[in-house]
Formats: sequence, C-alpha cells, structure tokens
Amino acid sequence: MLIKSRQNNQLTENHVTDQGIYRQRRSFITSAAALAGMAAVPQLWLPGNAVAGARLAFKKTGYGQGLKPTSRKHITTYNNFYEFGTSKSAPAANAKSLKPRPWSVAVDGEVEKPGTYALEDILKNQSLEERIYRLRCVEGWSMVIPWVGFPLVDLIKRLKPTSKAKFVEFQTLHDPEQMPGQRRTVLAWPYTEGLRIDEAVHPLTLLAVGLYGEVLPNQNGAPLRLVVPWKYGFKNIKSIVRIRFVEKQPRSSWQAAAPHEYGFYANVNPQVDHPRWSQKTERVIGSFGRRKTELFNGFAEQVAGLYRGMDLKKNY
Ligand SMILES: Nc1nc2c(c(=O)[nH]1)N[C@H]1C(S)=C(S)[C@@H](COP(=O)(O)O)O[C@H]1N2
Ligand SMILES: [Mo]
Repeated sequence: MLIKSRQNNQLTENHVTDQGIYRQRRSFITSAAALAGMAAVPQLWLPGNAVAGARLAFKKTGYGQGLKPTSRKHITTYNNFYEFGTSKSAPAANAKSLKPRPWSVAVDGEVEKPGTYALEDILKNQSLEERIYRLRCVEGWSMVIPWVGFPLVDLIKRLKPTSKAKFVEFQTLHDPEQMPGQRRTVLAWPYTEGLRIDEAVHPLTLLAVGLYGEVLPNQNGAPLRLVVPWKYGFKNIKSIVRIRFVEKQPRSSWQAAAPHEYGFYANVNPQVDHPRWSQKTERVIGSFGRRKTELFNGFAEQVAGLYRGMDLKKNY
C-alpha cells in the first residue's frame, strides 16, 4: 500500500516536531533491541500531545491485503459524525474544536477493574497493527480504510468482565462546546452503541487509533473509535469516553431514533433490506459504479457462527 507523504505546505510545527522525535525514538528503540539481541518490537508512539497526522508504529497484517484502500482524501472528507453536523462534509470542516488529548475512558458496570483510564494507560505496552477493512454504511455506500488499532479483546481481557457481563455499551463524548452539532437534538446524545460480549471479544473487532499509518483525524473519531467490520458503519462508534459491561442489551442511538430501520445487530446483509431501500449493492466512494454487498461484509466464514439459529430478518 502506498502511503502518500504529507506535502510540505501542510506541515505544521507540531508535525515536524512529532515526526522528528518519532524518528529519533525509533532509531533508539531499534539499536537498543539490537544490543539486547532481540527483534525490534513495533512500538507505539503516541505521546499525550500527539496530533492528527503524527506517524504511528504498527505491524502490517494480512487483513484486507487484496483490497484497494480508498484515498485518504475521501476517507477524511466524506464522513458521518453527527456531533459535527449532518452533512458528509461537515465533520472535516467542524471537528477542529474536538480536543482528543488528554483523553480518558470511564469503565464501569459488570467488570472487576472499573475506573477511569487515561488513553496513555490504555495504549501502554499495546502493540498496534494495520488492518484494511471495508466500511459499509447502512445508507448504501462503502469505502476501504487502512485502520491502525488493536483488538478490543486485548483491552477487555485486562478489564476482566464478570460472568454477568453479556453486552458491552459504548458512549461518545457529550460536550456541545467541543461538539457543536450536539446543540441540536438530531440524535439522543451521547451517541451510544453496543455489542454482545461474544461480538466484542471476536478477533476481528478493533479499537482504532489511526488510519493510513497516522493518528486518527478528529473527523474519523479521534482518539479512539470502534471498528466492527461485519456490521454497518453506524456501529463503529467514534471518540469513545465510556465503556460499560452490562447484563441487558443496550439501546443504540440509531435504534432509539428509528427502531424499525436500525436494529441492534446491524449485520451487513444483502438479503435484508432497509425498510426504505435495498441493501443488495453499494456505491463505492471514490470510484464509479457499485459493487454487490456481501453477507457479513465478506466475513461470513468468521462470524456466521455467532448468529447460528437466529432469524437475521428479525434480528436486523
Ligand atoms: N459518535 C458517532 N459515531 C459515529 C457516527 C456518528 O454520527 N457519531 N456515525 C457512524 C456512521 S453512520 C458511520 S458510516 C461511521 C463513519 O465513519 P468514518 O467517518 O470514519 O468513515 O461512523 C459511525 N460512528
Ligand atoms: Mo453510516
């Protein structure tokens, strides 16, 4: 995959500083590892003041190797993030007011290690990887995004949910100062999503902190957002500040807004239409034409077992 380098006129002082320090630190890590006679472990470089555009260290994976990533331009300017307005261009235009650092995530509910975790602590010793996944929006379009993140299960294991934890609920920041779109009640804020616990610990499920090898731009859900590649885009909740382990199925913001249109499961399924439009095909952002939508967005082999015996038309 080609990572387009940032043009000089787009570089801010912060970028230069971050990247300079990053390079120094990288060479230090590499030589220290060499001294110790070990292979260099991919290290995370995400200091408290990292800004969008700072490079991340990550390992490549085989996920999505055959897919052609959508351009960085499209990924970062064609967004759904209603906290910054309801048009596709609004998040890129308005998300500068979000301050993704310092950041913390509150963890509560049915869990042995509740508490408020600083982003740095969540990411400490956590190796990052790149996975290329197709994001299929329920509105009928898709794009291919090279995410940088880590499996949600890594965090869940550290938090130790109790046996009563059957679901995980996620919430986005609620702060109209930083998120001016929240002054209008287009959705019930904070944006809320949920997964069944077995979906949450599935190895495909990611927490993303970057894309195209760099710290997440605000409009894509900085500093931490969920990516569940076999579900419609709206499950991929952005800018997460709270994770709750619960016994009962949470109600997502979209379910609350229009329960007949948006279900809890929201699995990508060309055979189950949205009440107002077909889900059989999708428009590919950044190119002409459409493609056939795949069951579970192409991951049927890996996830169909989670839904064995369930009526997918009822559990949409
Ligand atoms: N907090 C929050 N998360 C959100 C949304 C939102 O409006 N608010 N939109 C969702 C929808 S509908 C989609 S398609 C994806 C889009 O992610 P992207 O802009 O990074 O491509 O984010 C999802 N996560
Ligand atoms: Mo979406």
